[in-house]
Amino acid sequence: MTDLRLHVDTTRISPWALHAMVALEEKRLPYRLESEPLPIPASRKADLAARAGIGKIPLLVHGTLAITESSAISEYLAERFPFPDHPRLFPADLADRARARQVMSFVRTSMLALREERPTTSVFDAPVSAPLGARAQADADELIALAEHVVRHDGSMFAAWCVADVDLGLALLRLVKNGDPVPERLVDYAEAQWDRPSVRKYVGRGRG
Ligand SMILES: N[C@@H](CCC(=O)N[C@@H](CS)C(=O)NCC(=O)O)C(=O)O
Repeated sequence: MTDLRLHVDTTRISPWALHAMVALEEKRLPYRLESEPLPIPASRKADLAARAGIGKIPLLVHGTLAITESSAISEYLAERFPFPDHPRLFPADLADRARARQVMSFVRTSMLALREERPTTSVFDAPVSAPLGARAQADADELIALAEHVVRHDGSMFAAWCVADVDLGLALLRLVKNGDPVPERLVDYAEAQWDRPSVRKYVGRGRG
């Protein structure tokens, strides 16, 4: 048994908890899952912050290390449990790895209006019907332009799957699941990410 522990949300609507859990699953590491309600109650938040510096999920505990921030978690797992003993989370090629990080950074720091109008609850559970406002539409256009640029015509971003695929797939699903127009090949790409067993494991739990 490993001493890895991942704190996620009980509701399974966090794209960042999804990213961290997929990273553990794809590395095929045994770990224990702890569930926190959202919003995290103040006293619990203070407790988590005392351990990890930030009182949010996902939170990974490994021995004496306790860290939050989904991309820090996947980068840590990639370096701590490297290929070839464990499957890769990031591309082997340096330029591809830079591209993967570009995508990961984009989905975390951009698309703010789109994320507000197409929250993950609308992807996971309850689609919304209101049309996108101007700012959210501009975000959607930027997201689609990026995806058109990085998703190749064989339907993948790189020669092998990487953890940034989950982030880009979920970002596109904010549009797909709500009936907003997305080019067909990007719909196929996003749905393929959604069907990945590591993703189903996060999505399936907490939804019967
Ligand atoms: N940048 C962080 C975002 C983490 C985050 O915002 N977590 C939210 C859930 S999606 C959270 O823990 N909220 C609890 C709260 O603030 O009470 C990451 O990539 O992990």
